[in-house]
Amino acid sequence: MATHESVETLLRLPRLVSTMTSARSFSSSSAPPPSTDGDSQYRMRSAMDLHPGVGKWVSRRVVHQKDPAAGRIADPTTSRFIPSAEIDRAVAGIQRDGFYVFEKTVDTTITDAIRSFAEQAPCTARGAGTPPAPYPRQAPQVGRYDLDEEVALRCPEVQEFATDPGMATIAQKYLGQPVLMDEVAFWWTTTQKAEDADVNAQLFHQDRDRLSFLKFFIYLTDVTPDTGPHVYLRGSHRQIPWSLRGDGRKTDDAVRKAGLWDNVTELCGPAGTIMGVDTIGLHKGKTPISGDRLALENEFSTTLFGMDYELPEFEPTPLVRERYAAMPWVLQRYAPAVRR
Ligand SMILES: O=C(O)CCC(=O)C(=O)O
Repeated sequence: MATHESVETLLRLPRLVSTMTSARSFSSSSAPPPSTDGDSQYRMRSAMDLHPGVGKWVSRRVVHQKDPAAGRIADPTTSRFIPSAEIDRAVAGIQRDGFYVFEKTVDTTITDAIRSFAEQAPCTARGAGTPPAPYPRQAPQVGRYDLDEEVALRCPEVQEFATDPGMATIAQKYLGQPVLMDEVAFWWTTTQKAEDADVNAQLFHQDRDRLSFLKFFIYLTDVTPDTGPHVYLRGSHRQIPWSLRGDGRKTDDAVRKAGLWDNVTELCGPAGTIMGVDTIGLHKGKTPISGDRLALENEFSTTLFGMDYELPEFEPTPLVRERYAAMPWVLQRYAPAVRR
């Protein structure tokens, strides 16, 4: 057993070297390649077993942007989500704990608009194999319902969230490199099918879709310990014991056995609560036990190397067009929609 583990650890080293070569070549292309091949994605994820800091280390060494627009961000004081007074505190909080919950919640006119949109938009019942349909809020059948990015972007307030310059500023300060917005996720979690915790991301795991990234979450429903808070193992963005380090899901018991349960933090708050979270650390959603939760998330990363990325088609609002003009590199995935 120990021998198998030592061989695996040895194999991760050439995978790390190969990841550095592929990520360097990907990021030095004049335009990002349309995707990363499957073997490179596998090697990257495997190399990231070595340490939670390895992806950021690789990114700083090999990802160098030549585009003069890289690093340019629109004025963060125009954000309706992130109070500029909290930007430096957020960066320090994420550095220390792996997450930061903003003191100021977002205006209810914004959260009400996003929630009303999500109550009628088509979403996919995870694991059910059924076509997209509006969320059956009175009688959900599965544990998680996902809205596609293209669907989510039909809502003007979601577009505003996805292109937020306050979040881009925090991500860039935290990661120490130019960032781009690489993903929007939007989903309901419910009290149903607790046995599907694995597929619904309700067991501890690390995100490894990119090398170096930061996520922001906003709750659109009130979240208590009973309604599915995001849960984070404080400090695990910096250090994870070997017993918890491999790719894949980890049980609560494994975290207890590692003696780390006191560091497990449930992030609760009313609708409008915003959080910056470095999800290279161990985290999960808690399965709701008394009501559903709606969450919206976006991610900033230093390169599109890694998981396949989308170029969503949608009708950009005037605000998004303005922001694209101010930070085209950050919003590069939205170029086709803006230029259409
Ligand atoms: O639902 C949550 O709070 C966590 C979700 C998550 O970790 C994921 O989708 O990968």
